[in-house]
Amino acid sequence: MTVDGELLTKLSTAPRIRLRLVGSSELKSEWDHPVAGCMVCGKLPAMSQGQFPNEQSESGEFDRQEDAFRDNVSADPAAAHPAAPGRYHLYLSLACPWACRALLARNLMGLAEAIGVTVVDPVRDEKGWAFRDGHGHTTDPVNGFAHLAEAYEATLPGYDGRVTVPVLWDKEKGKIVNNSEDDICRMFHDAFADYRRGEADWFPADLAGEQEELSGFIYETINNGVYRAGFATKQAVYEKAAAGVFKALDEMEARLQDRRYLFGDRVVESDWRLFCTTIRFDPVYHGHFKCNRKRIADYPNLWRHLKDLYQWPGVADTVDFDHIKRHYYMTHDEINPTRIVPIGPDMRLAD
Ligand SMILES: N[C@@H](CCC(=O)N[C@@H](CS)C(=O)NCC(=O)O)C(=O)O
Repeated sequence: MTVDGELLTKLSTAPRIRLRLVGSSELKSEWDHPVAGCMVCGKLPAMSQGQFPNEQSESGEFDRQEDAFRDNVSADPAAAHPAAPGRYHLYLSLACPWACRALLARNLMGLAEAIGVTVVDPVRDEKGWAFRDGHGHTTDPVNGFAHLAEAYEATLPGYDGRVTVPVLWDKEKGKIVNNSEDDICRMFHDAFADYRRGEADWFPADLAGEQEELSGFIYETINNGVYRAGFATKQAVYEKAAAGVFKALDEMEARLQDRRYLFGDRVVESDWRLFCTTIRFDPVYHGHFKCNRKRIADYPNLWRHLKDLYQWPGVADTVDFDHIKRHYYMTHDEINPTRIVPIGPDMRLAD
């Protein structure tokens, strides 16, 4: 090997760790640091633009887009989308907490025969969610779509928002009825009441107001709170969101101190809403979204609540840690550019 003498001299005299500091007047958190540029080449390090740039505020917050389709399936046979077994189909990802709440509603309300399901590949590519054969996911038997984007395009040509799961598809109309899991769970409960089997009452009338308030709180601080922490692009924004997640988890832990479920002995939608986030917490939100002050396993009551719900018949089938981990770690490349999926944690939920 030959050594370039001139280069060697340059390297030995070059300032190694001298940094130019810019933007220091904007510090808001004790951990906020000014952007450091290289003294030698003058380049600033690449800054994260946010995982979903259209949903990122200038101040670094993740501002989730609104669900695009909010039509209703109705029990009224004369409605535009009347409830009927076999007519509607759910497209979803087993990785997604929102979609899995809709799947749990379908399964636990005994609607599996009335409403079909197709699971997408957990790893999105540049065309978004795709239908492919693989472990726990398949091609689309209903429309033969290669990508979920085709369902959006068929419903609203030129749709340019983010294509999300879950999607409730009307086979007769050939379009999406609704892509909001809140609406879908409610429709399964109300519009499909005649087809429901089993005891599950997700929305007991006597709890209505109190439950709506609790579910709203869980949505804001926990379900979406982990995303606001994980997708934050500014230190102070992240800290605020992550602290909010733990404050809310502390509250749920205290609430569960003297009761089995959030409202006592009955399992309602709020419990499943919480479950969809707690089941993903230790495998992905703790590491990938940096919500790491504690794990759910460190909260005795939340851990017990999670394990209790996991044992309910049909629930474990909706939980696929492989899909969950590969989706988050491999498709959020602004957060995890190497796409390496961690080996842990060891989730023992069955005992
Ligand atoms: N409907 C949900 C959001 C659904 C959602 O964001 N789903 C995610 C998966 S967890 C998705 O499909 N993301 C598409 C993507 O990452 O491009 C809500 O607004 O509350």
